[in-house]
Amino acid sequence: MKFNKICVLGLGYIGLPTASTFAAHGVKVLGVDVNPNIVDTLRRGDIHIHEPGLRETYKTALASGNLTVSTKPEEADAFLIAVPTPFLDDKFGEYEDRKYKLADMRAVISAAEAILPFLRKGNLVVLESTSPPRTTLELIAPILARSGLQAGRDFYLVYSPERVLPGQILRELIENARVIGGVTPESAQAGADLYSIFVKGEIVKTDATSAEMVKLMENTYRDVNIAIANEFARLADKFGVDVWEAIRLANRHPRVKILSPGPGVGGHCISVDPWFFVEAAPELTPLIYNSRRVNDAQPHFVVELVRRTLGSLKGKKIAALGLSYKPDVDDLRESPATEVILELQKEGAKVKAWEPFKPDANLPGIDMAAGLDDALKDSNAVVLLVRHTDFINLKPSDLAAATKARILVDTVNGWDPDEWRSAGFQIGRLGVGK
Ligand code: SAJ
Repeated sequence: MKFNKICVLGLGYIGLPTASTFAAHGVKVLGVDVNPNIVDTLRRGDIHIHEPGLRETYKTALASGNLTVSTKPEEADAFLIAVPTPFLDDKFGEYEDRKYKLADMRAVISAAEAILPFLRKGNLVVLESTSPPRTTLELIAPILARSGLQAGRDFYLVYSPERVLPGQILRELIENARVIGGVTPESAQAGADLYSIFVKGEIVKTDATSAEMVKLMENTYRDVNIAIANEFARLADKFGVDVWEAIRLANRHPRVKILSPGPGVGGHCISVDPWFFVEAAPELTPLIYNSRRVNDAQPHFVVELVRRTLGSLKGKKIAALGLSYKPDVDDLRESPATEVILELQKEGAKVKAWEPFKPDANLPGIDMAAGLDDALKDSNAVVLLVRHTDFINLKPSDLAAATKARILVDTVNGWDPDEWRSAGFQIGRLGVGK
């Protein structure tokens, strides 16, 4: 199938890089977002998210004349849905004693409905948003059938998950293997034709429900593995062991690859997607459910570590370094660092937070510093919550000059304890009971 024009719905972390990359490969792209502020920003040639290389790729795409942005779709050869699928905050499911989160599919439903007036025979529709199993067949196909056209007969319908790592999106978009799940083999082939415009990794065709499950399995696998790393950290703390050293040694086994503990699992993917399995089959998912619970409880263990290191939390002034959900990104969604800060404050500490990737972050209940020095200057202790490169490059002399605080808590194994101790700092480390 040939594609002269593609319409990408949703211009966030996935839609914007994808639209820009298609346009940079010579295809006419209409990028659509329902948020007029985002459309205005993009039309000015600016971007609303931080992702290495995205600004340049976007500007090139815009300058080529191939990419335009709008709040409304138009007719196109292919429609690509890349809108968020968070969970509902006000509704939960229940199974036995387990309370689980439910997917909020409203943005996906609206995007599918927005396509309806423009859908023509022979078009391709792709859902990229992470979704519960059977969404393509049971939610998207029936909505699109309201056009009078039937998926698989009159138009092609595909589920193709994005699998790119924030921080490396532009490279991974091109180089990663791409799974294309069609509602028919012809649909999968049309999807493969579309992505072969820029994908250099392997393109693998399957059915739509398998592709949905593959995506959820990947992120669930990672969540469960991080949960076990977090439990190992708790155990190491109890048994007087340094978990970082123990993991390094265990990982010398040829078939063991333990991930890293930390303050918890954040972001919009790994902390969300496993719930889609739990919601779809709570009776089959005790391990997935409990891994989510372990990771969600991790900020609490960090607060306990801070309390133990400082003696008490009441009235203590704490500089919190990092708010994003992982190193070197500006994304604060579901960030465990935020959870830690809010709980520290509930326990009586006064926290000043510094996030170099989002200095103007406006989070309810969080007092943002104007800069690193501002966060440090009156503090009694410094808590490292995100392994940003700039933070782990800090030297004891940098901190010694900026603050009188000599107590550190390292939750991400970012600092060499010997170096800091020999410079006169006391340091509490996550997962270290020595
Ligand atoms: N984390 C740990 N320990 C680790 C690794 C990660 O605590 O050893 C934490 C991070 O700090 C972060 C969270 O887990 O809070 C998730 O970070 P991540 O780097 O593991 O993943 P994401 O959410 O940025 O991106 C994931 C990726 N999925 C997998 O690696 C299986 C990415 O490929 C997906 O495209 C993305 O989810 C997505 O969009 O679904």
